[in-house]
Amino acid sequence: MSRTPGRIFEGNLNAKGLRIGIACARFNEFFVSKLLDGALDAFVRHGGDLADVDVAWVPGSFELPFALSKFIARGNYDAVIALGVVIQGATTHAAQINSQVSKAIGQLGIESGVPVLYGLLTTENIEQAIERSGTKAGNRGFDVTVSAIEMANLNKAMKS
Ligand code: RBF
Repeated sequence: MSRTPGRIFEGNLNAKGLRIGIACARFNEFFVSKLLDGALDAFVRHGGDLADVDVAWVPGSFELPFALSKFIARGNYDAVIALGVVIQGATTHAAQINSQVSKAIGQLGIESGVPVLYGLLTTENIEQAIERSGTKAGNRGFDVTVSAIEMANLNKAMKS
């Protein structure tokens, strides 16, 4: 027996007319700028206008939730994205930053009503960061921006 659901909500990948805010961590800027390049490329190639993207730089990934919440408070973004690169070192800093930041970003996504996208690389070493910021494993900034476009359009679809 086939079952027919009620409405099915989906977000399309058309960025035309969307406004997004991107928070970028300056720590490991060498990689974060590549993620930002990927994000802007994805937005434009999906029909978005570069002038509709605002970018805020913060010192490190720990500060990303602050910038995201400031973007959300401005009230004019269809989605916000966090970009950062946390590379494991000799101490436990990476684990601490990662758990705090992912929790805070997740919380904003639930509470704000604005789609919040997680675009952090949390890698064991520099090689893994290279692979994910525009080489053999793609560009996480590009991928997360496609997801941001989908979520922004899903959010619009679910309001009507
Ligand atoms: N920020 C990052 O975005 N990525 C890192 O890999 C990173 N490593 C850090 C390692 C240490 C030991 C410290 C103290 C900070 C590090 N930060 C890193 C910066 C952190 O996110 C934040 O900007 C600062 O701790 C100031 O609050």
